[in-house]
Amino acid sequence: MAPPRDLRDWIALLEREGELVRVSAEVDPHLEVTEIVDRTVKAGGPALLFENPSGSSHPLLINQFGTERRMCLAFGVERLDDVAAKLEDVLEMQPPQGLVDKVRGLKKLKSIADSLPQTTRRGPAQEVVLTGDDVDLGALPVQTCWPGDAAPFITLPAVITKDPHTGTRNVGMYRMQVLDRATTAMHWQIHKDGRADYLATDGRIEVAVALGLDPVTTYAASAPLPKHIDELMLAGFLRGEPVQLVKGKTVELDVPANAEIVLEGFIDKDELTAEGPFGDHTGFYTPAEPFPVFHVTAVTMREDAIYPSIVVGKPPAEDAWLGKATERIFLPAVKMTVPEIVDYDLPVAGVFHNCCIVSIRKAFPAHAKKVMHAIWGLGMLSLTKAVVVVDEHVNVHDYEEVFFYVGANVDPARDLVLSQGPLDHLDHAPTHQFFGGKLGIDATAKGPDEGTRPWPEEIWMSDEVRALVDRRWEEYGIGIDAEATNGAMRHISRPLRQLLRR
Ligand SMILES: Cc1cc2nc3c(=O)[nH]c(=O)nc-3n(C[C@H](O)[C@H](O)[C@H](O)COP(=O)(O)O)c2cc1C
Ligand SMILES: [Mn+2]
Repeated sequence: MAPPRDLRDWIALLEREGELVRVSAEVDPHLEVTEIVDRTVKAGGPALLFENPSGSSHPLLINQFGTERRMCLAFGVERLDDVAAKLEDVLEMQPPQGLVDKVRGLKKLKSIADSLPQTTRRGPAQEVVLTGDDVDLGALPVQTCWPGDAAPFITLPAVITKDPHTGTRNVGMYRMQVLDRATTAMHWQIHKDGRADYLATDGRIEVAVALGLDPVTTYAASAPLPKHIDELMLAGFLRGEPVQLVKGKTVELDVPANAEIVLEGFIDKDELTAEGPFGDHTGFYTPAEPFPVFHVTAVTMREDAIYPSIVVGKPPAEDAWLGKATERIFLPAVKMTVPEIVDYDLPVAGVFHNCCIVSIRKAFPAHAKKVMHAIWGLGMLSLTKAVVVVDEHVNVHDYEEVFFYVGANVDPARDLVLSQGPLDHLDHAPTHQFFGGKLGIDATAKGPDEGTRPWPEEIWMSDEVRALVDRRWEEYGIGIDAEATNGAMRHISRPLRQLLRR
């Protein structure tokens, strides 16, 4: 199935799938939308199209990414791991052997070539062009998300810049505090590519902000790609169709032709403003800090543009699934660098950077410690505060199973690593902003080669007896569904685990 062409196509798909509710009641983007959405997200509810946000003639779309099912619908897959498989296929390309291999190789190369964005002459994103005094951000239903927020914030933008030296495009998602009719702050955090582009300019950097894209391109703006890789290429690759671009009206930047709304403008290097406070995905308000000021020179949009938004806050919030998509999609890239990694999990409650659970094929003493340091040296994963390493048979997505091995296999005097390194811009816990402590927990089984006593054998029932009991289960008449019983810990079903917890 072709992925959604644009936001409208996506809304139509969500509606067909029973995944979207239109709210016709007038609702205030000032706090009220947040409370509605927060309840809806935490209940696993639908995407919401607020048709009558107070004070604006533009509908507001929110919670488009709020469940695993919708995230999969966006990518046109059954499971998010299927997206990763597509990337893995290309990453693991070997020199072709024989004709069949060569043809297959060419197809893969073509899928990469087809990922490059294309420029067209016209796009619906420019049906309406407002410049000069006609620019008014107040016309958009921009949300004030939380009571302590400094102002309304644009929360789901794709911010486009070019590296002033190399000309490479970068697209990132950075919140934008509305300052007045034609200016916002730009929340380029210290570790981000957008900020690096800005720091590389001598004077002024042009910026374009796309709002309301097809879901894969919106996702791509949040993806932690290495700086020299254009996020729009990832979007094209994942969609299987290139992103279409048109020339900006007042900037030398190309903008997505299918956007609902585009803000064009510039940022002067030396102009900073107090940005924040803002209730962020950490679950806390981030305090006011100086950030650059974005001057809007043009607003272009569709005739009846839909404004997209997202609320972050205490997890789980809608961004949890953007994060999970990144976790799954980037697994092949992580394994390319650290091949002994079997799987990893960033718990939603760990707000992406606080915790990473990783399973490894352990091959030598202190291997778990090697992997901790690898994580602390790998792209945005380097900001991870705590890394928990388990053996390959442990299901990293089953937190109770992980906890079992952390409890059972760890001697804190031997298996904890306290290190230091860069921390997330928004982490309020470290004494200094941007850097502090790292905790590694080696929960793998140890052996005498790591200086321990002989490690005991783990309890597992024999395969024969398990098969026997599987066969005879109904005969015992215990009345529990056979599926829900399977002895070994990693096969414990969710209902049974809930039972154990009581
Ligand atoms: C909803 C949402 C809001 C975000 N807000 C910000 C933000 O305000 N500032 C920031 O630096 N990163 C923010 N991020 C994370 C960046 O989008 C992410 O790190 C991305 O990879 C940055 O792109 P870059 O590496 O090309 O700079 C946000 C992510 C999401 C999903
Ligand atoms: Mn980037």
